[in-house]
Amino acid sequence: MSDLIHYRLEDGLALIGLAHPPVNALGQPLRAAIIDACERAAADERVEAIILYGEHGMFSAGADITEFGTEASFAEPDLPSTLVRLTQIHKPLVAAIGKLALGGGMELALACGYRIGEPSTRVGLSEINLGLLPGAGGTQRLPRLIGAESALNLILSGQQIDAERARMLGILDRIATAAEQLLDEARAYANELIDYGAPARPTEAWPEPAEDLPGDFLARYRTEHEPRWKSRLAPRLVLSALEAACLLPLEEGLARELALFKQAEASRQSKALRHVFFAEREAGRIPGIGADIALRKVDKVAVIGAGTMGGGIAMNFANAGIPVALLELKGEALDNGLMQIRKNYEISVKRGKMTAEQLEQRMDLLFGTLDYNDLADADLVIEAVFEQMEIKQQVFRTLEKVCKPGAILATNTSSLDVDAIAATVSRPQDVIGLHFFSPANVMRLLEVVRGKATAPDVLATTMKIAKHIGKLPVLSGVCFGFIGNRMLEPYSREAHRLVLEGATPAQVDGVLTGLDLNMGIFSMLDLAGIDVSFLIRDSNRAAIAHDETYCRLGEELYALGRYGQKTGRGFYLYEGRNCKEDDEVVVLAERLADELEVPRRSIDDQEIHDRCMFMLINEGIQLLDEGIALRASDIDLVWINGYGFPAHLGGPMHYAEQLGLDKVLAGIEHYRHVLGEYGQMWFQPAQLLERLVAAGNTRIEII
Ligand code: 3H9
Repeated sequence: MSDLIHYRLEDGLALIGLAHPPVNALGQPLRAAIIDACERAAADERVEAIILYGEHGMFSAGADITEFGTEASFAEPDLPSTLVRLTQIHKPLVAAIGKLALGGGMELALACGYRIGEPSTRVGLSEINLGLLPGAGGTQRLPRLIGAESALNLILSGQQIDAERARMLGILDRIATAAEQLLDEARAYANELIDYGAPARPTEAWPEPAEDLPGDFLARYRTEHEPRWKSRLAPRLVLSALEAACLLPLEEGLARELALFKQAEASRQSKALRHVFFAEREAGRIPGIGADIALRKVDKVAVIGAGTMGGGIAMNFANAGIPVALLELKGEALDNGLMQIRKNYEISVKRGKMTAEQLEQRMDLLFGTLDYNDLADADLVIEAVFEQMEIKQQVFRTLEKVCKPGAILATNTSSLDVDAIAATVSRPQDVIGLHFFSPANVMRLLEVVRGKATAPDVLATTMKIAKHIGKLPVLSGVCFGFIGNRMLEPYSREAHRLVLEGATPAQVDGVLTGLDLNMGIFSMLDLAGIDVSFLIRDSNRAAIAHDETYCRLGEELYALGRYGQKTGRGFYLYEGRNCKEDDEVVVLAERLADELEVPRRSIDDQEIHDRCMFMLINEGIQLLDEGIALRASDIDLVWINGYGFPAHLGGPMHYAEQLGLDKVLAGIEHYRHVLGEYGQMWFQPAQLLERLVAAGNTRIEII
């Protein structure tokens, strides 16, 4: 018997424990071991029922994602046929689901006739997050267990549901009293089944999964939800699979599901999303910082500045049960900040996401103060004051005086030099940048900025605490704008320039949203505030002074007080939430083009795509070469989670690999030549890109 399975016989029961840590991924060796063990139990006359469980607590996180796109994915015994064979066993099979059953792990449980969980069990068909659909019976067996509509919602959401909800839906038959009791209660359940002479599988709860639904349910569902899916393939394939579940006998439905799954697996979108899955795991690994490094304790946090950003940052810690001191200079600003936090929580209560009691618990963890001396016992202090070097340096000088030795001193700057801030204190090793994205209580991305003096344990501690508060921390070195905002500059510059040359903001945005970005650049600038981008650019004047066309349109709008959504006018006109094009912006662009002697012409969508994307990509590659980003996949995470780049394109670096690095380079060189002086100035290929193409590399990595 394989090492991957623990098999034992106990009083008529075969206990089969999956022992393939950390998550019992159902790769070929484990699949083979499961089917061997189950069929051995089926053939053993002494066995009356079989229990499948996770030896180390967790049941299974599904198919082995590393196998996808390789031959191992369907190496025999493949998962779909393994599960069909399990359903053919003529003895009751009980899945004892500890902790998690996800994707193929849940499908494994669905192939068992009976399922018992424990209070912390969570189940879900999470394949959609990988651009896949359940491919081992999930789209066929689940609708027959809980009905087509509930199954569809669960599969399309990709979310995990808790044990109680799973029982209500009919996915779990029972919930053990505690995780430690799971196996004992599974045994008792199996013995009851034997005593009652229960069949190997109960009859289907929903023999006609779409029974109670209108005939056009799936068509209407598609019409209603399709706009949200944009160009994503997987949700559409899920619908086709559900249609099969409603119309075809099980065996034919399974065959259809498998064909659809293989189509999804082979798609670029799934490849991109699998890349993102592993990128997220990789981002936490920092060369030279081992798991054994001693971390600093972070039991108390302080946030300086109770504005939108500071308040949002404080909420993250309160949500994780960590007390936070929130400091402001004036009582009114502090009261407003605390009131805004309460309002945010009240919205969550209204939406049923937390109870009124939890709201009070979180507010109790927030302690407002006007006195810096109250920060003396904080283990981590994060300043979120106005984005100006002198102001931030002043705050750090004060922190130097009041904070205890060993406290981590973090700045939430989005573009300023963390080393220059660190230089104001005598303990620069304790200083780090924590660039939260707005709204800070919602956005998952956190750029963790390592200064040249930042101590390894400070870095390791902040990465850990970031994960603890539910963030996705990505490491950046110090440079203007770090990874995200530095890449935003050339991308935004190019968009501005295209409008000078004859495109409209709506045309540029249309190309970008056509690529499935959440927002076009001009809508984004209007939302974030044209004043904000002006101020950020202003702090970097020297680097862009040689181009007098540089974002001139944005500068003029700033001068006109058109700050974007907040003033009702920016690149667009706003009436409430509605936005429309503004002819005045076109007139302004024409006037500026005239003044700056930029020839105007009609610009096609491909040119907009190539110029915006290639400049974004080029800057990312440059950042990698400079060592600001550790790896290309970190850059992808920043742009997916901070700037609405579609995950199913894998992020800008993965997208560049898909486009072909040689094509990106050729495109940059093309515009270098056709755009005259401007092209010569800005379309300079990153040297790393040139080296990669010369070496025939198709992946972005340091060479
Ligand atoms: C599927 O099932 C398709 C079928 O329908 C049909 C097939 C025909 N495979 O995330 P963590 C690794 S699609 C391989 O850091 P956590 C992970 O890379 C699959 N490896 O821990 C990491 O490795 P490393 C549907 C996997 O506690 C280590 O395990 N299933 C898999 O934060 C620890 O993971 C899913 O989409 C896997 N399936 O979160 C579930 N899962 O240490 C995907 C994990 O080398 N998994 N690893 O970096 C998850 O959502 C999370 O990993 C989980 C644990 C919640 C389970």
